[in-house]
Amino acid sequence: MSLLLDNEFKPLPPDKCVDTEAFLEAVSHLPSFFDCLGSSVFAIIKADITGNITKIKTAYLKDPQKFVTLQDLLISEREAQADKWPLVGATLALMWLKRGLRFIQILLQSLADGERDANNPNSIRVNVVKAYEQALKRYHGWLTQKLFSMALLAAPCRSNFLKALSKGEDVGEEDCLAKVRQFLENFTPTVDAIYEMYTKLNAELSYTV
Ligand code: EIS
Repeated sequence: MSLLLDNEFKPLPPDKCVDTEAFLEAVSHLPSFFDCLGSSVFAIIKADITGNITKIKTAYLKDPQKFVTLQDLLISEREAQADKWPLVGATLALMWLKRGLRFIQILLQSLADGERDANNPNSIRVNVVKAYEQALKRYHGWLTQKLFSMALLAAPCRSNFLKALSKGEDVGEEDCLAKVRQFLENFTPTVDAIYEMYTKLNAELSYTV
């Protein structure tokens, strides 16, 4: 499993604070997944996500003992750059990264739930559109929405997408979806916790790009 079981997210502790090092390790495997999707439009998305991860990692490595949790990082940036925060550093990078993670979560959940277009059962269009509308669309102006339309045209069919999730192996659809569900068990609470942290710290911005 390239996206999934090779790099499962850690269970969330009771205080819901996300461990920075474990989070960075888990998300570091995501960008390479885009290579198996083919089209060059995915290279733009890969570059964006890779940039976010590098920014968070660079901030973390300045003082790993101080920035044990993602919340430690945000609070430290808020203190250091009160005038510009949250439009700075790891706070901004994680704000965008979490939206990409939410997109992936909704897409995988929708596939795991068996949501399909009855007239086109081997298409993941309904699943991708649902994820886009809920996670990203409101932050995109018309040009970026056009980019999404291009990515949508280049999206693989359901069977190839599930195969890509299984590292190209020919595992059965049900086996793959069972692993998707297992992956979501820790992934979803982690993404939820990051969203809650942004709400709690009043760090969410709603500008469009
Ligand atoms: C942010 O980007 C930067 O990330 C951030 C900082 O520079 C900030 C400044 O305002 O901008 O402009 C980017 C935005 N990022 C803002 C847009 C990039 C291209 C988006 C194209 C549309 C994406 C649609 C996805 C369609 C996928 C179809 C999939 C079919 C299978 C398993 C698939 C997973 C796909 C995951 C997609 C995640 C997309 C994430 C886009 C995030 C976004 O909108 S900073 O940089 O602070 O680090 O310097």
